[in-house]
Amino acid sequence: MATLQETLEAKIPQWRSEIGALVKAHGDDVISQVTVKQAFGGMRGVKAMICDTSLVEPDKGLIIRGHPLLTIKDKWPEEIFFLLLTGELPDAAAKAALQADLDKRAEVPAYVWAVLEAMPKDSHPMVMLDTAILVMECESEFRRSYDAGVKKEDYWKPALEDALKIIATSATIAAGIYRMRYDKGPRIDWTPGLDQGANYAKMLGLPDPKGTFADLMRLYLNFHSDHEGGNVSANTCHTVGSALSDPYYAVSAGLNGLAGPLHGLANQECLGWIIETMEKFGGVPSEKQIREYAFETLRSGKVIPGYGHAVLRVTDPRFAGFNEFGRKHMADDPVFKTVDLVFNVVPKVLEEYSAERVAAGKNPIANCWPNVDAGSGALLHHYGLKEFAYYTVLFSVSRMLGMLAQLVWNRAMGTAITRPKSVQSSWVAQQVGFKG
Ligand code: CMX
Repeated sequence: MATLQETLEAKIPQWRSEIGALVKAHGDDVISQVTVKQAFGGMRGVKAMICDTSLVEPDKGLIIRGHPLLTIKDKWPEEIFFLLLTGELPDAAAKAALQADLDKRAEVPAYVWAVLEAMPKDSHPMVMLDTAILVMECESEFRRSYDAGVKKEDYWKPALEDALKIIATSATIAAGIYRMRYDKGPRIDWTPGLDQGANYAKMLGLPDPKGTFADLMRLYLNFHSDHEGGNVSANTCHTVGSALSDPYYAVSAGLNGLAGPLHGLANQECLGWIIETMEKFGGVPSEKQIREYAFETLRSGKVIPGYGHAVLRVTDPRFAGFNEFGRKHMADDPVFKTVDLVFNVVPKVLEEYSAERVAAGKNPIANCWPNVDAGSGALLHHYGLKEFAYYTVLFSVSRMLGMLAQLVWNRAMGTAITRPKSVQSSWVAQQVGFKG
């Protein structure tokens, strides 16, 4: 099978011509409408952007290029990146070529470490990761090529070069941040020939006698790799990239969105909530105690982290996949047990609370089931990765795969600069005949 670059070289003209023909034939047909509620409500459900890398079905969860996530969960993250970009899983030769290509690019420039070392000791690890990606902007082939006058139809090539450099270095940078930020000793180098998951596990430096932490990291990187185009991080990366800011700027912007507590930071908050519950009740709580604490949390105006989703309306299959891993490898771990008990109790609590909200004239909670973040922290905790503030960095290393695949695809398709029309609230009132 051809390499990643050769596969894209062959497919991109075909995709361009199919999309060009579609837009030419049906450019003025309507595919979505916008209600007042959507305009004021985060554009939820408005179909106004294209993302071919993955699809989130409300009742099925993440599907990557036609493959339901759980059917490809044990692949290498590098294979998932190939799939996201090209629509095909690589064969052994293409996988080995991509691996060798990433190995060649794996060196992190020395100035990145110098910048990280100069940052305040208590910087949030997400700020450190984001700073490292942004400071590497001077490596950008996209910017160099753009300045040299590269043709629009070739934008994707230097964008892919940048994407590969970011992917080849992200786990090393992230692991280096962990060891620096939490005083874990000297950095551990990237090992050529190992996949990104195994490498990341090794570079974090946590004990892994049976190799199952490496399995978890592979699972973790695959599960968080992509989630359509409209989520905050992907959408932000896309918007910034649409201005032809290079991938370093665009990914760094996306990471800033991922750092929000309603998005990627939720996984830091999830385990925090589980541990709080355990501390309050002196160990693994009973279902009755969980119910009590869940209501206490909600009534104090907080969300229960790890539950609910903007699109999904069932238990997130990523949660199910992590839970299966936990049952296999750490069934007796008290933190994992608590997560499992919370899963028995919280959906029902949220349903009841949602009914109370509706009775009080508020929005219902659209999805009372766990999302990806509800269980992942307990698994990391089991392997000794107990620094909650670091968890979003893991999410980021993974989500960069999806953000970058989308970015390269958009440069290949020549997607225009993002510029929706905003309107004033007075215009909306006038438009719908609202008199107040
Ligand atoms: N606990 C308490 N209230 C919740 C809730 C939860 N877990 N999930 C939703 N709600 C509330 C919302 O805050 C919203 O309240 P207001 O109308 O008063 O603002 C109401 O229910 C309706 O929200 P929704 O339509 O069900 O969900 P949204 O699309 O607005 O929000 C999400 C989705 C994920 C932000 C929300 O479910 C939430 O805050 N969950 C907890 C945080 C979390 O786990 N985030 C991680 C999501 C995965 C990711 O993107 O990384």
